[in-house]
Amino acid sequence: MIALPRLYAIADASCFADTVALIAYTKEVIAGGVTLLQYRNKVGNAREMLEQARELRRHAGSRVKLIMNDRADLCLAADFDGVHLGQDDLSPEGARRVIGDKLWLGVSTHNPEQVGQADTTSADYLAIGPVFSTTSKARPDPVIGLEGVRKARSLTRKALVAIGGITRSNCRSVIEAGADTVAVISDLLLEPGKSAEAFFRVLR
Ligand code: TZP
Ligand code: MG
Repeated sequence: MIALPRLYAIADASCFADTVALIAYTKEVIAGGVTLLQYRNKVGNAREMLEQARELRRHAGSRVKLIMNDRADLCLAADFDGVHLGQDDLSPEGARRVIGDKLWLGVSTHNPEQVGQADTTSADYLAIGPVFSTTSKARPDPVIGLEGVRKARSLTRKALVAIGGITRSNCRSVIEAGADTVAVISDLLLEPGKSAEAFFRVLR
């Protein structure tokens, strides 16, 4: 069982004008206490992704866990610490054949059936959501609410990451519903360092 920090920052490349802005954000959230960061890029090609990911690795330092969204190959190529898979990506066992046993593996789930299924895999953590409505994901699954988080908690003993529409204002309720960690895109963008600090204050 892995121990996750309370806050999981997700840097979505489409939220930044260029790599410089992405790195600036990264440095700020890390200064605000973030130690777990996912790189998500749904539009770039593999070469662009690898370039950005390597820059991230260079600036994040070795104490910060970096997780690659979707791509097990780029996780290895960029010297990341793990990969995060959706329901349409490689299976967890398929990804394990690429990344091995030691790196972290996360799996997105959106309903009780998927939680139950993912619980039987070698995933280190499960993500559940969207908890609240979100504008950060194209074609999001139906909102599951706090009730969905409680249900997921009852179905797995793996580390549970809640995602979707989570803010400094509602994050406490999500942890109280049984999540170990909240994953956040939007509510870290405006003032990354200050927001991260505020999340940690609320979730202490
Ligand atoms: N998966 C489910 S909701 C979501 C993802 C990637 C987006 C979360 O972004 P935000 O801005 O924190 O709602
Ligand atoms: Mg994916």
